[in-house]
Amino acid sequence: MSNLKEEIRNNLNKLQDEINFIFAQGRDTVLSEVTVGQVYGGMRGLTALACNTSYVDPYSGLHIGEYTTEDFSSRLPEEIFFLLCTGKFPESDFIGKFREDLNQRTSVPEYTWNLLRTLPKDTHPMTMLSLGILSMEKESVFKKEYQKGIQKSQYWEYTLEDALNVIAKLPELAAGIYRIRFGDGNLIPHNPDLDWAGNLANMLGLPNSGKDFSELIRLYLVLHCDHEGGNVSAFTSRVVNSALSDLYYAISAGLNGLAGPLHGLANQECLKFILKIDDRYGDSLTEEEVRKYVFETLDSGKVIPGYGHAVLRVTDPRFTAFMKFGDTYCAENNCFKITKKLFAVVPGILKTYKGGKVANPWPNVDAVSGSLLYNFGLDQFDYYTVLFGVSRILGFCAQNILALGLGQPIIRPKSVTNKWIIDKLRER
Ligand code: CMX
Repeated sequence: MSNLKEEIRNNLNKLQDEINFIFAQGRDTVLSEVTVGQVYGGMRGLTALACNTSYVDPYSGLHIGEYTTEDFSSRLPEEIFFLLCTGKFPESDFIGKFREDLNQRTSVPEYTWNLLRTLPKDTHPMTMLSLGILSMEKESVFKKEYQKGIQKSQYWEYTLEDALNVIAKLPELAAGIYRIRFGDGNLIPHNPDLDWAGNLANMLGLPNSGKDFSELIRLYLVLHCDHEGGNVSAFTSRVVNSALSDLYYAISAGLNGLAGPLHGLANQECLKFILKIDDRYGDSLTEEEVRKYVFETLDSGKVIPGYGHAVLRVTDPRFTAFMKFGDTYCAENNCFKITKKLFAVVPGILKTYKGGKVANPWPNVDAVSGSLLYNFGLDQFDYYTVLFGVSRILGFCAQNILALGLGQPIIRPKSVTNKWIIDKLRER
């Protein structure tokens, strides 16, 4: 048995002490004021949530605990889950013990496979992932214990049980979705000796799936794990769980948000964009042709996928970590070369396009991830967001475990009508 639960308890005690201190210092302190523009502008820049798993600094990107992306990008996703939940890296014996625990929980129920196999052949893999997890909702330990009448202080412990049950099944479920949707439907068995990422890479059954591909999947699952609390998917998952809908409902809901083209689907949009450039110009693509294509896209009212961010104001460090991988493993790949050419051209264009309306002209993680997967023969780009989802579920789980452990209430901000705002403006 790993010490994960004990360390989460320690972290919750520490976080609770901090909250007690914060409340004692000034429960009524104003952190952020809301403008009319923010009310109509997706609440951008409004500080209204506490999330203690990770933090996105506009200028240095994702931090988990005290660690920057560079500090944690070489770790295993299992260690990242520990870090998200506890704020620190585990001891060296954690991985072995955690793997033993997950190995007891891997099996995806037959009824889930039956459901996934009966869906229409053109169902999006994200729909399959979301439905696959939702279909297992009846297994929720939290729900069963809640119905028996548990204490509020125990909610997080049973939610942790649900989290471990889902996380253990994810490689098998996600790989199975790939095999059903894009392969011959035969599933490759889970290998108890492989780690979480290695198992997923192996069970996809790609001809090219050697050590380097496993390394890419590891990096992918680490870099997408969490991005603080206000992004569409994490926030959705937290809102749903705050109603004490169990983790299966909350994860499925979060994934539905991740499936949107302005969020998790952007990586597949990016690769489509790159392939179109490749199709039109081929190997001899010049910088001038890239510029032309980018302007054509913008002038037709479309966004440049993989560029811009609601919070970041620099090149996403996750993009940088992937570029490093690409330089090492796929420097000669055409998609990767186009990715590099876009990076050389797009920020300069977005900085000044339409008076510089784009707040962040720099690339985010999605600008490169698809090119790397494509290089290894994972050419079904409808599947890419599933990999994003598998990773981001680590964040959903950690955020919900900590929020329940801290006794956070149901989330219910106030909305108002146009008339209410007009009356308010008249009062000035
Ligand atoms: N290409 C062209 N225009 C862009 C742009 C881009 N990459 N990024 C932003 N803009 C435009 C917006 O559409 C908006 O235009 P309007 O005022 O005409 O509506 C204007 O610039 C201001 O937007 P912003 O404040 O810079 O960006 P937002 O915080 O509203 O949106 C994001 C952020 C990511 C949705 C946006 O940059 C975008 O659509 N990027 C392309 C899609 C993408 O890469 N998404 C993945 C993001 C990572 C993630 O969250 O998973």
